[in-house]
Amino acid sequence: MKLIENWFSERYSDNLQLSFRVSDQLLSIKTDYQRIDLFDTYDFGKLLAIDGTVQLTERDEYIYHELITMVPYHLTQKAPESALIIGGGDGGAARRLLDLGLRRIVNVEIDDQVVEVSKRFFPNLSSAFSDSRVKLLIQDGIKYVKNTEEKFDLIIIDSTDPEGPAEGLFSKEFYADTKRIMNQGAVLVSQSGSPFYQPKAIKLAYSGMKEVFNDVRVYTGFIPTYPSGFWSFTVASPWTMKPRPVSISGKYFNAEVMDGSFKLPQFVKDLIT
Ligand code: AG3
Repeated sequence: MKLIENWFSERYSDNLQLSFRVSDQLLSIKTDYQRIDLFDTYDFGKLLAIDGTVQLTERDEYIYHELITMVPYHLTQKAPESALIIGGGDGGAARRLLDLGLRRIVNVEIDDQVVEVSKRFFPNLSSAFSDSRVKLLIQDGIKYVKNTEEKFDLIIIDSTDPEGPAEGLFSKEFYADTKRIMNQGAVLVSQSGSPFYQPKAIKLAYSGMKEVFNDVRVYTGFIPTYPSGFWSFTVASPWTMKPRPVSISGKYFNAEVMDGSFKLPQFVKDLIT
């Protein structure tokens, strides 16, 4: 995190950063796992940063959260009833899954401070945690997946970048463990970074999943506050994924996005072949 005068900047490379002019710094804490900063920005409302990287802003969180929930929601064999979220301590993914009608959600977040911060500053997202359909567990998602007896229709990896605490969430050993806890027709999705600035993230996710699952695909979307604004997600399943008809739309997601977000530019295809 770097605050020069009243700007917060996320660095993309040694030579480039995106800066948000901020009206206030609402919080800055060092937890057992990471540093958490909360800013009030002029253009994007409240902004949550972890280790200097933008996690969400009030103004564009809907894009990321719709993409990471609504796309895989339509790829399971039957409408999913249960989901596991790893990370996602802000509650944004759980919130969307509740709105989609899921009946049972287990959300495993390693850092309770992310949850606390969200409860204070993003009540619309963290409200998911007071819904009786959501079970919030503060523990290591990797261990949870290894040890749990529960199975799920949908597994969502809503992690930070693959450095620091989230690194293990991009490993093939972890993906292999998730396969064990999938119901028939289940799907796993992981955010997999900016294809332009973080080619390593998408390669890691894709190649790791390829070793474990039958069907692995990448889709992308436009998230203005993340590096390059062009973001990827990788979905996988032990079964062949056949999109179910889309009859809903969000503020970003619709039937065309369900189809079009899987159409990849050549440089992205080249990363995963
Ligand atoms: N988790 C994914 C954020 C990755 C952003 N990376 C970056 N800015 N370098 C978002 C959490 C929202 N629930």
